[in-house]
Amino acid sequence: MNIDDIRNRATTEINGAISLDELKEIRLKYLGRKKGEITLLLKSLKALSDEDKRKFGPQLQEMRENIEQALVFKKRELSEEEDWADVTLPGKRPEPGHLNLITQTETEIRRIFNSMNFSVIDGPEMEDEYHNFDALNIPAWHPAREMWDTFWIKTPDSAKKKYLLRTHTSPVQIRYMETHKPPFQIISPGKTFRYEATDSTHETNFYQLEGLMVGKDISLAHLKFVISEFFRQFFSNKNVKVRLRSSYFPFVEPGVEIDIKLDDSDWLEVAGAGMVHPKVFKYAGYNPKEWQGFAFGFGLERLIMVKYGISDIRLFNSGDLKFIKKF
Ligand code: FA5
Repeated sequence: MNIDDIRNRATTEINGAISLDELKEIRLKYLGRKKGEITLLLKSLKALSDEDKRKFGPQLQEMRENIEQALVFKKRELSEEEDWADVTLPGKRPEPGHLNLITQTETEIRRIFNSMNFSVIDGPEMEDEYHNFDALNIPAWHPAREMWDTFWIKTPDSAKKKYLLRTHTSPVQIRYMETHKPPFQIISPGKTFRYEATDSTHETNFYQLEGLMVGKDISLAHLKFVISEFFRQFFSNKNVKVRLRSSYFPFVEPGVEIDIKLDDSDWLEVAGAGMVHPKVFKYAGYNPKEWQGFAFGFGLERLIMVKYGISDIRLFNSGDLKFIKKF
């Protein structure tokens, strides 16, 4: 039994085939279920001694696999050629990638706030303790630190200065005020991180949208107007109701929770907000007697979930193509 001879003969025939029909014939000749040359050889193994079976069995199997593979490759090649040959066949539409729903939404949000004269500002995802907490009136001893479960980052100088993955986008408020003079109005969308258990509405890695407007005689009424106008455009719905509910954040006074209500659905909490705390203005180098301002922080995924009826926030990071392709 010269296995190499058969392998060479079959491979030469396969490589020389010029049509799919010819290839089919070759497959039958060697691997046909009844009369294929290799099939018959494999069947004849039964009659051999145990020693010969051990010797030829694996070699025959290997050859069969080689030939199968050569047939598959050649079939692919010939199929492509035949597709090309028939120019009347409908074309295959390439499947291009597209922007993720979060990016799409961020672009839409930028457009809406730009229309109200807000600028878009960026901030670092890795923050220092001062900007994420202290300058926002949350000193280390403050019980409110517990509101933000934190991923701390070890650095060679951790003993002197502590770094973390920002727990909210509010530090951007401080960074912007440190280098700019009022009046202004900005938004800052970006990634935020929290060391907490996940469920259908909580992620460890999610997006927030910060807003800050500072000027003379700014009040909660301005906040309510800006927010209402944003929702009206974002949900393309003139009847979105907005409610400010008293709440607490150390960097605002008074602090509010923002609830929205779409048509017949229930009230839903979507953001924290309030009037910038005088202490925060002082940290930033502003005179709180001269300037007032409002700030807000939305959870971006939560807004998207309401808009598109998505029930689980974990889908955003799941890599599930069915989910991604829907939007
Ligand atoms: C804050 O983070 C404040 N910085 C918001 C703020 C800004 C208040 C400016 C006042 C002035 P809070 O922890 O509530 O607040 O988070 C704000 C929003 O982020 C929530 O309303 C929610 O929509 C979203 N959010 C919070 N935690 C998560 C989480 N684990 N997963 C997904 N979204 C979250």
